[in-house]
Amino acid sequence: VRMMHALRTAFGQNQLFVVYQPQIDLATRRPVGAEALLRWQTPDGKFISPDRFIPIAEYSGLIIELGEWVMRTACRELVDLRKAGHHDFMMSINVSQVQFRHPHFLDILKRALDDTGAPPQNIELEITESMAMEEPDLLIKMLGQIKQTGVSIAIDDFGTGFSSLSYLQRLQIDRLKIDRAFVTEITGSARGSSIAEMVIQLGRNLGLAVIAEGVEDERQAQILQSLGCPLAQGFLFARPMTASALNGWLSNDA
Ligand code: G
Ligand code: G
Ligand code: MN
Ligand code: NA
Repeated sequence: VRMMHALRTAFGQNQLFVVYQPQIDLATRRPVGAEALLRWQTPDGKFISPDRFIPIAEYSGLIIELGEWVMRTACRELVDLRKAGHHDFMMSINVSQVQFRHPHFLDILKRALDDTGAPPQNIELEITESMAMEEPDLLIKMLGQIKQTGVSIAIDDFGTGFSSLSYLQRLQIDRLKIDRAFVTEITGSARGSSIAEMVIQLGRNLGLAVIAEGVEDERQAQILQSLGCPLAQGFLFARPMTASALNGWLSNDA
C-alpha cells in the first residue's frame, strides 16, 4: 500500500519516464525500431524496477492511466524521430493485461494515434505469452480489432509459456520475441539453442517475424543469425536510453 501511494505520487511528480532500446536487423546491423520501457527514478536517485512497480500499478488500477501515458509518450517520440528523417522506424510498446482487458482499450489506442499523428503501421504492441493464453475468445476479438487500426502485435517472452501451436495459428499476431532466457542458453550446452531454434523455425512456418531479446555478446548474435533469426535487441547493440539519447544515437549511426 505504501508503494502504491509512492507510485501515484511519483507519476504526478514526473519521476516516471520512458526509455527506448533499439532493435537491430542482424544482417545489416542497422536499427529498425525501438522498445519503449518505463523507468522510475526516485528523488534520491534510486531506480525502482518495472518488475516491482508494474504489478502494483496493475493491482491499483493506475496502470490504465500510466499505460496510456507511456503509449502517448512513445507515439510522440516516434513522430519526432520521423521528423528527423527516420521514416521506417518501428516503436514497440508493452501492454499489460489489465490495460488490454479495459473496455476502452481500443479507444485509448486510437486516441493516442490520432492525437499524436503516429502512423499505426509503425506501432507494435507487445503482449506476454502468458496473457495470450488467457481468455482466448476475448483475445482473438481484441487482436482482430487492433489489427484493423493498422497496429501490429508481438508476443513478448515467447517460449516461457505453453501456448499450443494450433491456438497460436488462430491469433492475428505479427512477431514473436524470443525470451532472453533462451538467448542466454544458446552459447551453453549443445542443446541450449534448441528452443531459440524452434521459435525461429516456428516464426518462419507461420510467416511471423522473430526478434531475439537480451543479446549480450557477439557469439549469441552470430549463432542467432546463422539460425535464421532476422532481428535482435540487447546490450550488445544498445542499452535502453532516453528519447534525446536515442535521437543522437540514430543520427550518429546514419
Ligand atoms: O526494462 P526492464 O527490463 O527493467 O523491464 C522489466 C519488465 O517490465 C519487462 O518485462 C518489461 O516488459 C516490463 N515493462 C517495462 N516497461 C513497461 C511498460 O511500459 N508497460 C508494461 N506493461 N510493462 C513494462
Ligand atoms: O520483458 P521485456 O522483454 O519487455 O523486458 C525487456 C527488459 O529486458 C528491459 O527492461 C531491458 O532493460 C532488459 N534488457 C534488454 N536487453 C538486455 C540484455 O541484453 N541483457 C539483460 N540482462 N537485460 C536486457
Ligand atoms: Mn517487452
Ligand atoms: Na521479454
